[in-house]
Amino acid sequence: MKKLKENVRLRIETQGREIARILENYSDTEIGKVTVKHLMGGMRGLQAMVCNTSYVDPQKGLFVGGFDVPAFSGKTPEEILYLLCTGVFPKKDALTELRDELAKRHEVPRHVWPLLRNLPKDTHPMTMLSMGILAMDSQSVFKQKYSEGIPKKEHWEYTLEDSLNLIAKLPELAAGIYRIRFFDGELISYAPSLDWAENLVHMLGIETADSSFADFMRLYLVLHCDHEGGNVSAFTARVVNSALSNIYYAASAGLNGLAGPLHGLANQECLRFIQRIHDQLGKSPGKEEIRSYVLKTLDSGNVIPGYGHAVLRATDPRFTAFLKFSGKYCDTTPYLQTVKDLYAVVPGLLKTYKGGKVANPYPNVDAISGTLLHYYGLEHFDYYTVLFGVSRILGFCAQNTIARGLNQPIIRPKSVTNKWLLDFLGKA
Ligand code: CMX
Repeated sequence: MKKLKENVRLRIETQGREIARILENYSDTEIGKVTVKHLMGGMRGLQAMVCNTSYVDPQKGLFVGGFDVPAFSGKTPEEILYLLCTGVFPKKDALTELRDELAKRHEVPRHVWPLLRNLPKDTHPMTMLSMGILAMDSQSVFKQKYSEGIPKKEHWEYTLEDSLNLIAKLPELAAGIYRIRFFDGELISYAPSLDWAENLVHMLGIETADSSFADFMRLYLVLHCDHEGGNVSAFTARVVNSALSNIYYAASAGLNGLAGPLHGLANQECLRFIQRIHDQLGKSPGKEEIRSYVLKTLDSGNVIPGYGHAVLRATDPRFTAFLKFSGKYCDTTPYLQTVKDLYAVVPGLLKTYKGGKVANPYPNVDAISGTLLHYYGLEHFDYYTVLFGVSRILGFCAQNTIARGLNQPIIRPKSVTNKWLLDFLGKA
């Protein structure tokens, strides 16, 4: 991984110089204000951290290394990992080197399997993924080197080492979880001739007639890779890693946030929502019937899964990329048709719902991803967020390797009490 490491080093040095210049000249410059609403409202909209792996523009969506979704969605996950870590796409030899490194490190340590097999049969696959990763912390090179007293400036090298070890093992781990949780537990062997995404598809062992499944998996793993720094999972991973907890601890913690229905679990919730529509209205409901169903859902106080976002204010380009893929490769199934009908109906309803309170009435990536997984024969909804997690770990690893390279300090905002606030506001 010489080339990857050299380019990560370059990026850290460049960013380090930028940060030094910014701090030297603007340390005390105000870039916004903190309101009481920020304190009480989950800090949404508060610009309070820096993340250079990716950026979410409210209108244009996700940018990775300056490339928007249409520009990077045709790449492979390995190329995206390289881009996240270095800010540039790999040349051919660097890509080959990275692929070889991942292949060399693919094997999940043996002690992980009995741990996962001994869990209760109804354990959620996200719990299994999080536990499987946590159990690999015993192999952390960073942890070992830290206990030997390596200097701070070397922290990133061993975070990168751990990151590659972890990422390389994800196809085997995630596929193994699928086989243990939903089949007879028999694992399928890794195939050295296949790439990272193809191996995941291969080891899942799903009988699918459609050869575009591996192309879809590549797209899926690319589109979910990162979504800047403040979302629940990335932020959690970052906070945990800022205490110099190794990447296994950080990734496992981030995944526990991703497992929430307002975050990564929304993709399974979306398909469940569509299934409930079909159960109640039949397999090809009309738009008017869908409209009434959505209104009923809102009136009962529930959210419409797959719609809305804390940062985006337009249709998520990742949703659009999946829609485009489905138009090219997938027959229109009843589920896919309902995804399109919901897209035609829901934004209009959410725009006026609660007097226009919903900040973003448009679909996010989760509004379609589960439906496509189902199309390719992945019928176990509970598994969907595992694939989201496999991809998002690319972002966790890149963000935290860079953070260690920049020697970013422990994250520790100050909280206040109601009494402090009331005193400050002069209302005590
Ligand atoms: N359906 C119904 N109501 C919605 C809504 C939706 N899809 N999206 C937002 N609202 C409501 C909120 O619940 C909130 O109502 P209250 O003030 O009564 O609590 C109000 O609109 C304002 O919320 P907001 O500022 O627009 O959105 P937030 O930043 O608070 O929340 C999100 C963002 C994603 C949690 C929210 O839109 C939501 O719950 N969406 C459905 C779940 C979903 O798709 N999550 C996946 C997001 C992508 C990801 O992180 O993976």
